[in-house]
Amino acid sequence: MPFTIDSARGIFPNTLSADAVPATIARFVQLSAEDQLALIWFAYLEMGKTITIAAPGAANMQFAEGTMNQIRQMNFTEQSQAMCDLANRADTPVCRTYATWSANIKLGFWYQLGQWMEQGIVAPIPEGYQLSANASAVLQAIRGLDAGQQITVLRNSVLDMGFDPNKMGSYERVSEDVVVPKEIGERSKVTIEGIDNATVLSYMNNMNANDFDALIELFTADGALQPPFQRPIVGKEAVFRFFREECQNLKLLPERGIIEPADENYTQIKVTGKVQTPWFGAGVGMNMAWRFLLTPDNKIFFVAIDLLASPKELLNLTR
Ligand code: ECH
Ligand code: GLY
Ligand code: GLY
Repeated sequence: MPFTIDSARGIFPNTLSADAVPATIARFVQLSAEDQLALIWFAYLEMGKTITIAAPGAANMQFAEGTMNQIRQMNFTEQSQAMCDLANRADTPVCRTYATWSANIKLGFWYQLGQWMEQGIVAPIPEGYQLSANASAVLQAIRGLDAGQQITVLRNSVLDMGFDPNKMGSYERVSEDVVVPKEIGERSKVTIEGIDNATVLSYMNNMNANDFDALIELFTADGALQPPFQRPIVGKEAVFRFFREECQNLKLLPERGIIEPADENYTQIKVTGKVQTPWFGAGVGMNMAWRFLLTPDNKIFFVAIDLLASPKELLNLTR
């Protein structure tokens, strides 16, 4: 039987992904907007003691500057309201603008508001703010996650804010400019224990070089990529756009893998290793798996990227 995207999603089914992340987000979104903002503030301060976030590049910030300055001009009451509106996914001009931004612009926007809150330029979380019992329990759950899972919860909660893009009709997406791919001489080459497949090695090396033109050519026309905790992104055009909008300056550090024949002369390959985001650099190594399904001519029909439940999963290369 030929593979479909849906059946491809089931390869290497005993890969244990970090279900605690969506479970925590599901509890988080039930909280009041005030609790959500205060909880993130407390989590952010606590995490800041052990991991350092990199300041966003000017490339990320320029698109949010207008809205940030608008918020800067408001009085504390209006600022608190604007931030609650974002958490409530309200229909306001700021929430609609926010919805058009790429992930990194949203993160950069909150990074700046956080700085301004510390400096007293933007309304702080009220002194002595008491989290509700539910919010305290969610914060406690976050404390129990590993750093890679914590920053994923933080990122996903920020991405969920603002007006629902699906309710906006047509609009122009705003994302930072695409960086120039690394010079050939500057590129690193990964080695993966157990894997010599050229497509998989090129995938890692092209991603690390920000060479998205070469990267997308590894996929079939109807190929798909499934990011952690998301539905598959299907088709070359959509995957290419995702690379350009969300995959710049990642560092993929694959360690080992297993390669097996699949039906219809396809090949399935699972690789495990670490991934670093430019926001935290070497400070946070996320434990990841890549599950590839390659066609008989070695094109990527499907690849799923999973955030793993624990470091132990890095050694789980069974089917
Ligand atoms: C303050 C209080 C008020 C409310 C808010 C606040 C600010 C919060 C801030 C949060 C910042 C959070 C950040 C999180 C960044 C997380 C980044 C992650 C990146 C993961 C990337 C991965 C990539 C995997 C992939 C691979 C592939 O092969 C294919 C592509 C892809 C405090 C003011 C809100 C400032 C900066 C988790 C795993 C490997 C799938 C992309
Ligand atoms: N500083 C991380 C980024 O701009 O993506
Ligand atoms: N999309 C990768 C990052 O947020 O750094």
